[in-house]
Amino acid sequence: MAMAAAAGPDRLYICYFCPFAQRAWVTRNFKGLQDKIKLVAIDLQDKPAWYKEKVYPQGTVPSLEHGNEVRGESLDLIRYIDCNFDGPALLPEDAAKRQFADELIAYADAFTKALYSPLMSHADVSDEVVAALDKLEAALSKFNDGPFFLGQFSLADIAYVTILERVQIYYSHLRTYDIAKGRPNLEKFVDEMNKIEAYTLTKNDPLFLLDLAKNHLKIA
Ligand SMILES: N[C@@H](CCC(=O)N[C@@H](CS)C(=O)NCC(=O)O)C(=O)O
Repeated sequence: MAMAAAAGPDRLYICYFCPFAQRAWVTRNFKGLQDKIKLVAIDLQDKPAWYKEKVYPQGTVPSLEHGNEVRGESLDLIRYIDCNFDGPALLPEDAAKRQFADELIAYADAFTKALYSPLMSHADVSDEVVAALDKLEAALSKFNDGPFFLGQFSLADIAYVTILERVQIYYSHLRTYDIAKGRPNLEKFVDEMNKIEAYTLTKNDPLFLLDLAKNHLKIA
């Protein structure tokens, strides 16, 4: 945590196409904090020096300036926003569900790595990818009250949806692999997420995301 230069309006620093920043952005939207937390877009291609010097020394997005403190790390931030701001609670009351939320949120980085690794190394769909997707498919029916992980829209959904949005596009176009095929819970989850405005407002054009990925992977 860093100290902000001066207290001011709360600000969420994001990049519009960053899946991690998008998690915090969806959380802020769903809790109805549009007036309370102002979005500040950072151009990662031409990052302003002041961002690292005066706001968030790590230099990554997202970060949140709340009062005179600045915090980052999307999975920590979504919990922080949920606990420290008004708006609908994004974790259920039920203890078993809360514990499962912790497990799901703790697994989100490993899931992301499992799905991104074969893309980065130009490899085929691996057993690890299939296992990671099957794990989510099973998790979505753990409490038999889908379409979301915990019977209500929650931080667990937010932790995964922005990653799923991207890997669905990448695997479909770059590996001819439909991540939702044969995974009805995942398919329903994506369909239902696409009805939640707090999320749909943050989505990018799929072809734009695909172009970014292709550029990154240096493929035509
Ligand atoms: N673990 C961090 C990852 C954040 C991250 O890697 N953000 C990228 C953008 S998607 C970033 O800020 N990269 C720094 C840069 O490109 O200079 C989180 O979950 O917040």
